[in-house]
Amino acid sequence: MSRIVTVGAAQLGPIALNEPRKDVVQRLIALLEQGAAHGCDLVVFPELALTTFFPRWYFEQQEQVDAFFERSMPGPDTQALFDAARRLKVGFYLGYAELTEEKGRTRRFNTSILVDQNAEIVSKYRKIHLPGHAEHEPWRRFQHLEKRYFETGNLGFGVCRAFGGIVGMAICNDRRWPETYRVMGLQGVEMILIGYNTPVHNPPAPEHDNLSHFHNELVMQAGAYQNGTWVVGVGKAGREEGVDQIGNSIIVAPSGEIVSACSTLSDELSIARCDLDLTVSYKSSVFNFSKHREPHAYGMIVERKGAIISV
Ligand code: CDT
Repeated sequence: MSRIVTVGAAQLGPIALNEPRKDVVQRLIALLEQGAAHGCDLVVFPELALTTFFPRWYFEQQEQVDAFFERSMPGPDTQALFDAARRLKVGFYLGYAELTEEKGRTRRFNTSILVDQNAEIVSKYRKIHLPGHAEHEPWRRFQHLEKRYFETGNLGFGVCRAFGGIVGMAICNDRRWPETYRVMGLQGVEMILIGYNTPVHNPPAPEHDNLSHFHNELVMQAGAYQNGTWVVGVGKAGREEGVDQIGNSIIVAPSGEIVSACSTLSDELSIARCDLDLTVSYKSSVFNFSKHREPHAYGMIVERKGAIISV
């Protein structure tokens, strides 16, 4: 018997700085409706999908930053998306900026949620690998201030049972780190959902700019294959406030092959029928972890943060 989940990678074109949340939500609903019309069970949106990618600016006032954050989910602007999901019977992954009060302290995270076909939130993830910098660096053509505006996620890389399988989440830069996939792989993950905002140009290493698509595909294809899991990667695309975003949204099978891909730099839905049972032959042969892994030799991965050269 096969376990098919029909998934839509819902890429977004640029979101303008002054674009109202309600308008963005209408774009998301249009993609959800397309997904429903094509039989999708689940639609995956990018990281920080409700606003422009605001960490590209240095803001002096905290209230300017906080204007990009959601204080409840669903909230006044996002309720319509949840209503649409319930009406259409399509679940979704959504990335957004989360502002929450915990033990009297205001905390800010780069967050994603997984919402089921009854519009219930079934899982939450808070981004762990925050790229960029914490201080204003005016030499850059644009900033990447995630380390200033967000705290490191405190929920780990969990998985949950949803859509008939075992599903995990990650956000953007997480996808470049093998640990992200392996921690979920060790919990039997069958599908990993990843939203991103990746500029073509990386100010500290412009020599890599022409490889941005290659690296995007490389990391997700490797993560899928090495853990015998589906990976759905969905980006922001096109020129957003003068910055080119790669888009390059893809659905990767447990073989490591790309089975579906967006081809524009706009709002676009790319769909694949993902058989979760395709994970089995990888998880039970070459990547049968309990048979072939050698954890006694991997201690340094958790004991050491940076490389230390001692030879
Ligand atoms: N949003 C985010 O995490 N973006 C980073 C940019 C790093 S530049 C190579 C990313 O890993 O895509």
